[in-house]
Amino acid sequence: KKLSIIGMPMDLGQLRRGVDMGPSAIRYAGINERLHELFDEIDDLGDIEIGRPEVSVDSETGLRNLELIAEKTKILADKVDDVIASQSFPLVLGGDHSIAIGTLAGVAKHYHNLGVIWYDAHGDLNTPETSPSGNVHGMSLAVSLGLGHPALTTVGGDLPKIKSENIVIIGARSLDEGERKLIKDLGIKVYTMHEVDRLGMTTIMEETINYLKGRTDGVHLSLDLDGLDPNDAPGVGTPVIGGISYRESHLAMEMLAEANMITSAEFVEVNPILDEKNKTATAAVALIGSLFGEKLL
Ligand code: DIR
Ligand code: MN
Ligand code: MN
Ligand code: MN
Repeated sequence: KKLSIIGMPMDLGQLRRGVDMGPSAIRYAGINERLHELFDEIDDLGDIEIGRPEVSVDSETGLRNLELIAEKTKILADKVDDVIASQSFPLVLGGDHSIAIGTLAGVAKHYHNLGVIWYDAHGDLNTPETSPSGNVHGMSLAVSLGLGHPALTTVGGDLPKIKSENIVIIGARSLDEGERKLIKDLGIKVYTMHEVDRLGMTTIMEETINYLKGRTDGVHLSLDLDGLDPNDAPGVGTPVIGGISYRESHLAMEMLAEANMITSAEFVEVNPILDEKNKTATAAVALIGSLFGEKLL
């Protein structure tokens, strides 16, 4: 069993600086030490070069850093593609959630029916027409469905990377109007915080696993740390109160490990500048441990 870690220190998909230090914060929190007994080999491929580009706004759509995000996510897509081709598990460290455009483009080359678990306070289902912010990190799931600006939807090939029926969103509690409409129109499966409260995480994960097992040939976990409650993960750019607890999140990861179904993963939106003593990166590392089958006894 081999793991490849890819750092994607890109903060171009939103306005708060500091999320470019996410990969460093997660490494500093001890990801290698945490995982070395769970894999035969861990290959840290370092960070993809982002540089310090100037912020640009697309005059036609108002999207921020459109061309740069397209360029950099394409590089990430190729890297993820290579990692899977070499029989290794790709773990991508963000960076803001716009990086998922690249991760999913790379992963999707290897599956006919890729499943996606989108663990997030947000839907990230905006398009240039519906986005209230012009921030691409609020669009990455829509882009992967083939919806949005062509500069983004064509990253890693023209076709949609995922199908709407293969998506499960968990932890949603902040959805824009256009996102709610898209969820209804496409019938996307969403467990909002209401269902987390009402059903409990055990039932949600049992249902999610059963749902995806039957219909997919690989499942990507895209975990936005703002899916967690800000008390447990304060170092994120867009915190929303009333989120999933640290314990519930561990349970979710442990159940995914037991189900042995996750084939790629990314942990995004860790911003150490906004954090309290690297608490959010530390939580990410602990959750990654559980995802890969770490057990106390
Ligand atoms: C909001 C915020 N829905 C937007 N999205 C965030 O700008 O599109 N996604 N924070 O993680
Ligand atoms: Mn050890
Ligand atoms: Mn997100
Ligand atoms: Mn989010």
